[in-house]
Amino acid sequence: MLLCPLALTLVLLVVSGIHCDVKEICSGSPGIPGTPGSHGLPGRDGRDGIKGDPGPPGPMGPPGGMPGLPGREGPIGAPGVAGEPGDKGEPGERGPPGLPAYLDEELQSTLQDFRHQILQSRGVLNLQGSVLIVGEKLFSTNGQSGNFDAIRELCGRAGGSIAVPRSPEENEAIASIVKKHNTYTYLGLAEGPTPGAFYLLDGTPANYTNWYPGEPRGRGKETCVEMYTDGTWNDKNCRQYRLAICEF
Ligand code: MAN
Ligand code: CA
Repeated sequence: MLLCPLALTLVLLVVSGIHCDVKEICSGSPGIPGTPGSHGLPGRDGRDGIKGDPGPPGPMGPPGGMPGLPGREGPIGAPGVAGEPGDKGEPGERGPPGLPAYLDEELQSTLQDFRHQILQSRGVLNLQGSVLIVGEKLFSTNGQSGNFDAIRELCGRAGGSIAVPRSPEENEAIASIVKKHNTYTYLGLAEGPTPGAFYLLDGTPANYTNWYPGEPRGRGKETCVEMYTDGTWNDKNCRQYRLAICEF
């Protein structure tokens, strides 16, 4: 490379900041490039990049770690089926005494209502001719016949007992039913161990009697008592069919 002195001077002048008007420039061919300089110092760290996506979950760890803390309480479950009923408790203490019956207005009113209804029912049955009322007693028949035991059973099932007169009035009431049906009836009497002695079915002696003249003459062989259509009595075997008349 060739550099003329003037040009060199000019270069020097320009480099040193001195201006001059010298315009003479000469040029040669470029020289070969110099060897590369040594590496500079490392630059400063750049700014942080944006945060990356979370990575995939890691593999399950080996068993045997410490148990975790208990979780929170779960929701309340559905109610179970009802249990068996418990044992019956002891009876409670006795309450205070109530009013005497005669001061209990509700009870008295109920009783009066019952009396009224019973009297009404009796009146209707009486008018229909299906019952006869004598004092506290009520006699009735359904027109059926049977032997002594069958009549006793029929009357018992109806809530009564086989009719037995205790007075002339009661005897007349039963006799009127016998007449109406034109059928003898058995009475509620039975002969005791002594022939000719008759008793009510509860075992009490029959104080009132109305034997047909000459009766009883069965001498222990006729242990039942029948009533004729005129209302008189005859001792008789118990196997005949007689009108069933009951008392209540
Ligand atoms: C039949 C039966 C007797 C009754 C006599 C009366 O033999 O009915 O019970 O005493 O007649 O003559
Ligand atoms: Ca007789």
